[in-house]
Formats: sequence, C-alpha cells, structure tokens
Amino acid sequence: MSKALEGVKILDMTHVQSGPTCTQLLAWFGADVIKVERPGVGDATRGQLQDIPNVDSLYFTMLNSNKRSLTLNTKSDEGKAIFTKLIEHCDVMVENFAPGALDRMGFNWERIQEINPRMIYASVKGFGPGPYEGCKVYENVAQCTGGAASTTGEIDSVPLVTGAQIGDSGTGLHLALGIVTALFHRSHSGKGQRVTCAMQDGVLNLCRVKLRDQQRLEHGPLTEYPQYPNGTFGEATPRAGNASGGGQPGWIVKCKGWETDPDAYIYVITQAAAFDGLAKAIGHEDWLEDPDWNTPKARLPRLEEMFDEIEKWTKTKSKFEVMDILNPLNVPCGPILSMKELAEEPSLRETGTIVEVDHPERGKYLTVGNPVKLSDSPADVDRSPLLGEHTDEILKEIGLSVAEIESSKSAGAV
Ligand code: CAO
Repeated sequence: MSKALEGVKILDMTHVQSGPTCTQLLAWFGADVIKVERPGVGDATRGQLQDIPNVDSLYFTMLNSNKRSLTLNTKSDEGKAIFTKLIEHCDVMVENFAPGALDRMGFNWERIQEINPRMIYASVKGFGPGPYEGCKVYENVAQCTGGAASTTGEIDSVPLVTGAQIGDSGTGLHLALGIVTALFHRSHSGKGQRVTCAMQDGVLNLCRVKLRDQQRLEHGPLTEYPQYPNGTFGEATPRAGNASGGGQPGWIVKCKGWETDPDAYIYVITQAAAFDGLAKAIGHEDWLEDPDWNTPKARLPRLEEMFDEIEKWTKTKSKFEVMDILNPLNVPCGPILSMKELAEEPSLRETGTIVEVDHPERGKYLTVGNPVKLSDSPADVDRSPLLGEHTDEILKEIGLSVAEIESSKSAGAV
C-alpha cells in the first residue's frame, strides 16, 4: 500500500504549533517533510515546557513526527544559496513566521515563483489583510479575535478560552486542505499558487454557528440559550454555558462521584426523537402526556428544570452506566473523559489515534496519531527528528558535494 502523498516534497519553515500541525498531517499522509531550523537553536518549542532536562519537549515531539530536520541559516549568503536549491527541489513551502519575515530574508512570493513556478507557498498568519495584519498572534489571541472567547463561558461571567487548540491546530488543518487543493489544481494547471489562512478566519469558520445566532438574535430571543425565558439578551451572541448550540437542547449533568471526581459528568442531548425513552428512563413517564412537557416547544422554557430532573437520575449512576443505559435508547450522550482516561483507552490505541513512540533521548512517549484514516494509505507515526539529524543527507539529495557541505558547515550556514 502506498502513501497518499508519497513523492510530494514539503519545505517546512514552520515553528511553534499552527504550521507544524499542518506539515505533520501532510507527513502522516506520506509527504517528505523537510523541517528547516536555525542552526544550534531550532524550533523554539524544542526547549519549551521541557519535562526532561535538555531533551526535546513533548510540545515539540508531538507536533513534528514523521519529519526530517535540516539546520540552515537562511539569513547568510551560503544559507540563501542552499535555500534557493531547496525551493527548486520542493513542491510546497509552508511557513508561519511573523508577518514579513520571509520577505525580509529576500524570499517573497514573486521571488519564489521565479525560482520555482510550480511551488505552492502556504502561510499561516494571525490576521488577513486589514488593520491587524502586521500583528504577531498566538493561540489564545486567535480564540479571542475569532469569536470563540466571547461566546464561550458561563452566562454572566468572563469570556473563556478552550483547551482545544482551534487557533493553532485548527488553522493548521485549514491550511493543509488549502495545500492539497492547490496540489490538485497544479496537477492540471501546472502552476503553483499562494495559499494563506489567517488564524482569525480559521477560528471564525469554526464559530460559524455563533454568527448564525448573531443574526437570529435580530428576530427574537435565542430560545435554546439558558438566558431564555427569564434572562436578558444584549446586542451580541452571548455566552451560553454548556447549552448545545444546535437545535437539540443539551447540558452537562453530574454523575455518581461528582463530589470528588472532577470529571464525573456526562453531556446529555434531549433529542426530540428519543425524548420518550429518556423520560421513561429517568422516571418521568408523566411528561409524555403533559402538554407542558410533551413537545420540544413546550419544553423550551423549562430546560433548566428538565436538566435538573435528568441530573437527579444521572447522579445515581456512573457516567459509563448512563452511557450504557441511554445509548440503546438512541439518546446522544457523552461522558466527560479525562486525558488520563483517553490515554488509557484501548480502542484509541487500536485505531492508532493514540500511539506510543520511541525516542532516542526521551524514551517512550504518547502522541496523538492521524485522526483521518485512509483505507489504502495507512499513517504510521514515526518519532520527531533531532535538531539537524538529516542535514547531511538532505544536502546530498539536493546536489551538494561532501566538500560543499563541509564548507557550509564551517561558514555556519548549516
Ligand atoms: N535562519 C535564520 N533566521 C531564521 C530562521 C532560519 N532558519 N528561521 C527563523 N528565522 C528568523 C525569522 O526570519 C525572524 O527574523 P526577523 O524578525 O529578523 O525577520 C526570526 O527568526 C523570528 O521569527 P518570528 O518573528 O516569527 O518569531 P517570534 O518568536 O518572535 O514570533 C509568533 C512567534 C508565533 C508570534 C510569530 O511567528 C507569528 O505571529 N506567526 C504567525 C502566526 C502564527 O502562526 N502563530 C501561531 C503560533 S503557535 O501558537
């Protein structure tokens, strides 16, 4: 079985999280990803949040599997000459430096096209063209500027960021789709193109239901939000606690052990089609004949009371017992799983979603494998490279002689 992106060469100028998630995904699909890093320094995340002294951090190892590492000073003359050869050699270049950094090195889009008209040049930036386009951006800044933070949190409380890295990894995913789309286009146009994705745009795309609600708000209260019927709505989509955000009301309710276990909770969705079974399971058959309860519309002003009643029942069961009882009744629900539970979940190990990898310096560690499964192109997860581990072999591949490699090394270019 061949890898789907076998033969595609990626010049990976990415660092931190957003860009590396994109190139890691392409590497899992079989692309040859050449990660270019500053000599002696490398991607800053190698040294951030280190759990073992002087060993590449999990931050780095979990974002850079299946890649090769080449050290290169792209600001020196020798380094620029090698970088030019790499642009000739590769199909795709990906970067997520601060705005203008590649231009300052002398490699703007026009120059890259001159060197290789088939090159696809992909970038992540914090913002698209506009008042903030020159700003540096990290994950939580993007969550705040893309609409996630203003719509996340308890009602009447502060905006919240989420642990899901929708600004970084989310934008990396968007960019990867842009790259494979441009590769497909190149297969018949013969030409490369510029691919950009701003983190603000990526987050907003993931928050589109909240822009939907912004417009619904002009026509009346958002009846599935906890503010309805007694609270007030302002001018903008408000925070909604754990309300489902969809047409089927949902909430997080306590399960047995919640007093001591911070994750003894379950999300329950009261989908109309399965409501009868749910009502019976929690001992509320009376709701089925009661006009205050037996239609979704009648229940809307009573959602708080409804979830209180559901919780009285879930508090008598573990979150997994609730799963076992409600799923056969077609009630969509999901236990709040801790990272420990996920790390130990055998089915995730079997599918390769959680993978154990061996690293020469840190030993074994867990990482998240490719969540996208292709039937004919399995994605094996290999460890991340050491800094500059593949410098010599890559320089040979692009045509440098042993003497040229040695001279680049003594000039400090690699
Ligand atoms: N050789 C020589 N110089 C190199 C190099 C190499 N191989 N690799 C990088 N550099 C240089 C860059 O050219 C840049 O130099 P100049 O400032 O002189 O142009 C410098 O290293 C640092 O780049 P940077 O400004 O991107 O790095 P930073 O740590 O200051 O900022 C970040 C980091 C993430 C805020 C910024 O890169 C950014 O806003 N990126 C776009 C948005 C993004 O992807 N954010 C997500 C990050 S993950 O949370």
